[in-house]
Amino acid sequence: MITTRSPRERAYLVGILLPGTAPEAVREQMGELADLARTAGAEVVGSDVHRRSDVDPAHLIGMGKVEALRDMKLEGEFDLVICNEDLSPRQQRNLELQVKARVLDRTEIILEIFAQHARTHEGRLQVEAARLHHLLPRLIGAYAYDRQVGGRRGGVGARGGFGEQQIEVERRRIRRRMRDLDREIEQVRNQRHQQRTGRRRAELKTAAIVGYTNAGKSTLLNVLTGAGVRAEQKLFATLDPTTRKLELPAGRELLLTDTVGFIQKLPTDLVAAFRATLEEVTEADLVIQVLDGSSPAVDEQAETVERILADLDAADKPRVVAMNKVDLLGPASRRRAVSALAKRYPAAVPISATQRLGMAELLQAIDRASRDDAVQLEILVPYGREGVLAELRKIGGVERTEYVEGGTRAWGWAPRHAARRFETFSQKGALPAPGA
Ligand SMILES: Nc1nc2c(ncn2[C@@H]2O[C@H](COP(=O)(O)OP(=O)(O)OP(=O)(O)O)[C@@H](O)[C@H]2O)c(=O)[nH]1
Ligand SMILES: [Mg+2]
Repeated sequence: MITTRSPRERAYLVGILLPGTAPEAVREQMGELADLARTAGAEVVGSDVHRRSDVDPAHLIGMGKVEALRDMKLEGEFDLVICNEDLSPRQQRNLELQVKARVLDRTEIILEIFAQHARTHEGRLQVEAARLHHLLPRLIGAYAYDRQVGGRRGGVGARGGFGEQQIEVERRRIRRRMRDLDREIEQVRNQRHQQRTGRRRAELKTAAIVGYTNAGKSTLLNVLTGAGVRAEQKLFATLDPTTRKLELPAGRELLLTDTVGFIQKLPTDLVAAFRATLEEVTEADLVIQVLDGSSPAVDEQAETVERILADLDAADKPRVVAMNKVDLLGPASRRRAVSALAKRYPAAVPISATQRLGMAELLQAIDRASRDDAVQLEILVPYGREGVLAELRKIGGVERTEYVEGGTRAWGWAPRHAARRFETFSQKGALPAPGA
C-alpha cells in the first residue's frame, strides 16, 4: 500500500498558485498540508509554492522546478515529495521518474492518516475501499513505469514491481475485493439504519456534531455527555462515530453523535467510502456545527463545512452553531471573530469546550432547535418597546441582539402558538420551524 515507510521520513511540500487563487488561501492550505504530513508521521523539511498560469498535465509543475527538485533529492535534502494538489496517475508517475523520489498527493496523505486512525471494523472497511479505489488506476500505470526503470523499483508496494500478466491478475483481485467490501459496507449501512430506526422508536431526537477537523467536536461531546472519546491535537483523530445520550436542561433527552471531521479538498473517494458513517449526519434531526473560532481560516473552514453538508443533504436541517476555543482569544479578537462570523451565523454561540464556557447557552440553543414547535424570529424592536424583548426571552429565547438605527434587532425563537405576537416586529416573516 501507499505508506510513508519509516515514521520519520523527510517530506518536501510542493504547491501551485494559479491565477484567480488568493495567495493567502494557498499559504493556509500549505500550512494544513504540513499538519497533515506530520499527522501521517513525516517530518516536513521544506516547502515551495510555484506560481503558474495553468496546471502542467504531465508534471503538474514546470520542468525547471522538476529538475530543481531532482537536484535537491540528489543532495539528500528529502525522502519524499507531497503535493498540495491531487495528482493524476500520469503526473504522479512522471514526477516520480524525474525526481527519483516517492511523490504523494493530498488525497494519499489523508488516506494514510485515515488508515492509521481507523479503529473499528466499519472504519477499516471504509478506508480500505477508498484506498483500493484510489490505487486501481495507478496500478494500471505501474507496468509502464517498471519498464522504464527496468523493474528496479521496490518498496512502494502495490504501485510497482509487477509484470504485465501479474498486473492483470492484481487488478482482478482488487476488483473482487472491492466488490466484497461494497457488500460488507452495505451491511454496515443496514445495521446503522436499523440502529437509527430503533432510536427513533425510542422517540429520541438525534443530533450530529459536525465541523472541520480539529475544531473540538470530540471534546465537546465528552464535556456534554461524559463520553470518553479520544480528543487530540491531531487531524482526523475521530473516524468512528460515537453516540451518547445528552440530557437537556428541561430534562428532555437527545442522542448526540460525534462524526469524522471535514477538510477542504476532502477526496471524493473518501466521502463516498464514508457514506455509512456520514449518513449519521444525513439522518440526524439536528446538526451541531463546531467552528474553531481561534483559527485564522475559520471562514474558509465554515465554507468547506457548508459544502460538505450540502453534499450530505444536511444543509437545511435545524442547526446550532458553536464558535469554539474562544478561550484562546482576547476580548478584542473575540469581538472581531464573532462579528466576522455574524453575517454567516448570526446566532452562533461562543463557547470553550475545554474551559466549559458557554455550555448553558449552547444547551439552551440545542434545546430550542430540537423542539418541533419552535419558530425562529428575526425582529426589530423600536426603542421604548423593550418589553417585547423581555417577553420573547420569557416564553422562548433571544440568541443575539444588535443595536441598529431605529431600535434593537434580535434573533430568537418562540413557540409556534405564540409567534404571531411578534409578527408586527418581524424582519423576515417567520422562518419555518425546525423539521417542518
Ligand atoms: N484551547 C482550546 N482547545 C480546545 C478546545 N476544544 C478543543 N480543544 C483542543 O483542540 C484539539 C482537537 O480537539 P478534538 O475534540 O479532538 O477535535 P475534533 O473536532 O474531534 O477533531 P477530529 O476528530 O480530528 O476531526 C484538542 O487538542 C483539544 O484539546 C477549546 O475550547 N479551547
Ligand atoms: Mg474528533
